[in-house]
Amino acid sequence: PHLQTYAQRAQKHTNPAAKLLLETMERKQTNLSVSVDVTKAQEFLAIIDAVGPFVCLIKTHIDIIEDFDNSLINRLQELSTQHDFLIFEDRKFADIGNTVALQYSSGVYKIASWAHITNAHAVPGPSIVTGLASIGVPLQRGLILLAEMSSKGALTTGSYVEDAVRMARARRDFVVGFIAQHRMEGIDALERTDVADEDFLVLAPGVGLDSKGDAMGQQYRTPEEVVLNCGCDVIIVGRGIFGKSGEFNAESVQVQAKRYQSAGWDAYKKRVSLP
Ligand code: UP6
Repeated sequence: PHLQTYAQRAQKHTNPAAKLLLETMERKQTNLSVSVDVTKAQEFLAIIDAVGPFVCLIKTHIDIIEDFDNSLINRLQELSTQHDFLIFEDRKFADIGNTVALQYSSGVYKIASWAHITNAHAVPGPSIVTGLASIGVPLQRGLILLAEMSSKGALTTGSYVEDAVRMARARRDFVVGFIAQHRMEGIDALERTDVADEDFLVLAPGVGLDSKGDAMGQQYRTPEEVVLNCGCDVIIVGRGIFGKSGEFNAESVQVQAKRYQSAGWDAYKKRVSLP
């Protein structure tokens, strides 16, 4: 799939959330997802309003917002419609099936009611997918599994990655891709039988043009390395676009969003040999 265009992949995809994401990427010519990691509702919404035209996907950590209330979700959904992007709550679920089903559907955030896509660690095994699917499938949601992390010393290596891919292959109606640093198709090549129509999206965090990392183990690669060399589909950029939390400036945020959008899209065009 990494040599096919987003449009070709959108046509064939059977999961509603993945299909919508691929269509949006094609329509807006962007594979950029902005990770809006700020703690004040007002700044959160202002950043989303500023970057909205340039992204296919807004990634949230809803539990870091200090002044959360339901009106924030209404406003987020309005912006999603207005600017034509999907919403990805980066919840990183990691518990038994029954618990994650409750965390996904209930509590303060009711994530399943507004996030088109969410994600989970593979560490609990297939039951985490079963639990989340019980809530997400009826709502036409998609799940991303964390196969590889961007942080220095991450334990997501070797057979762990392979097992995460196996878990995804077992639930292709709901698992639409991976958080990873490269494509996963090669894994388990011998075990593969019915995978000809398989199409997992690879969403890559740890993307930055001006920095190689931070003081807490984050590691950055460029959009070109990630999309062209490693075959990832969506670049996730946080601080590279909005700078430090609390220092919001709409103009500079838009300049950076455009810069990452074109870097990501140029790398994609090279990959699929588009002019
Ligand atoms: N994220 C990573 N690496 C992973 C998984 N998720 O960085 O392996 C998330 C972080 C953060 C964003 O939780 O929200 O992606 C990266 O932000 P940054 O661009 O500001 O480093």
